[in-house]
Amino acid sequence: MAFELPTLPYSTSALAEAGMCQETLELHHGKHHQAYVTALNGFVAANADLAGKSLEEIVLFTNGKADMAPVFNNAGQHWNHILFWDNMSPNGGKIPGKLEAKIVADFGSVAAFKDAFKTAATTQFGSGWAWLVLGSDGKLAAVKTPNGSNPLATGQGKPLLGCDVWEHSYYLDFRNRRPDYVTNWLDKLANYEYAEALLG
Ligand code: MN3
Repeated sequence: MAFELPTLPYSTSALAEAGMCQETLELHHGKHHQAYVTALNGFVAANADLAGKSLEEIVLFTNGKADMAPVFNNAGQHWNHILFWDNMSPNGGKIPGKLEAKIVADFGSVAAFKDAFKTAATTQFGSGWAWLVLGSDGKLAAVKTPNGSNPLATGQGKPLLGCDVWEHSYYLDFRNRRPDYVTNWLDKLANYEYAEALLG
């Protein structure tokens, strides 16, 4: 069965007040994410080794295989963006109690968590992602991955939040100011309720 572009959990204009305009969402979801899905389906149709595998299985199967890099990139980006849309909300920025307590326990404070996440996002050279992950040691951490990779592939932990720092995610709203985009994302767009639910 072919992979499909997920429906956004809000309208394309719903995040504008929080700092992500309708044009950004229309292009990012309708063009960029759709292109990853279309490319991935083309690879699956042409390669019997990929047939019948789940998205997670394709990411892990193609991870680190040089001849499978285009498949990995598109599968990874499909996986990353599915989380990204759910990781935002028109009423974002509010950290619920259970997650806040875990953040304070593992980072020291909410401000220290945001600083660590911003550092990960702004030191990712070129395209990539910043993540809040639950590591195998049971602790939260802020990490980064390049291009279409993700913590599923790198083994950095279970992602609770993923922030797209490709330029297509922020250039219309923040131009070249990635730090401002990430600050706004954490303060106004991030759906911490969704992240808390993933904490388990
Ligand atoms: Mn993107």
